[in-house]
Amino acid sequence: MRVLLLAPPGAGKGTQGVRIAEHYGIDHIATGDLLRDEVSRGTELGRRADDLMRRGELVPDELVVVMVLRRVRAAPDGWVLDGFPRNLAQAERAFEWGTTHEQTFDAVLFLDVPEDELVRRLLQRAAEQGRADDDEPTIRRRLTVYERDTAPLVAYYAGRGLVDHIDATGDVDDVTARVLAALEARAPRST
Ligand code: B4P
Repeated sequence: MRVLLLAPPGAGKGTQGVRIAEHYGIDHIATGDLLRDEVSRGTELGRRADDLMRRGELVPDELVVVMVLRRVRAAPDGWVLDGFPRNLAQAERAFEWGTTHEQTFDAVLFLDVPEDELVRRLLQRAAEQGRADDDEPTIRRRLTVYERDTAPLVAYYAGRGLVDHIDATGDVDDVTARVLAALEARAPRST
């Protein structure tokens, strides 16, 4: 199973990504988590990403693409990509790589949540976990960057017949049930 999660900040990509990966026994490749790990280890990539992430801007494509493809190559049984691609240039790099390596997506899930609920969830996470980019001005900036750079990918993948819209409001378990039903309809398990 190869799944791409496309959604604004706060929609539940991380939450549902973990559950999809567990269900199918595949890797959860979350670019935000990988970048935060680089930052905490103080690597060259982390030093370049840190300030951009704190401001809610995207990290340069050439850094992110190399990091993601390294992980994808190491996951031959499948993966759920959470937070990548984030703009058209990244989507085109992913498409080229997938074509060359005969790896296409089984599904692209768009997690649909109204903006006021996104902000509420992220502010709640800020209060609970204190993540560096969860203050309100940065959340607003991340939403603006999402609308400008990432939202157009919904049409990009819909044009390829790959997108399922999931109502991602309400109870986390109910969202997971909707997510798994959509994936099962796309790629039924043989066992
Ligand atoms: P991410 O870590 O991807 O941050 P995010 O978009 O906010 O998603 P996240 O996974 O954290 O939140 P989720 O919706 O699961 O990216 C952070 C930064 O990294 C970016 O701003 C950018 O700088 C950089 N970056 C990442 N990928 C990049 C790329 N490809 N190119 C360039 N730069 C990149 O969950 C949010 C909250 O909602 C959680 O607290 C969760 O508990 C809660 N929640 C989930 N489901 C819920 C539900 N049903 N009900 C109530 N709460 C729920």
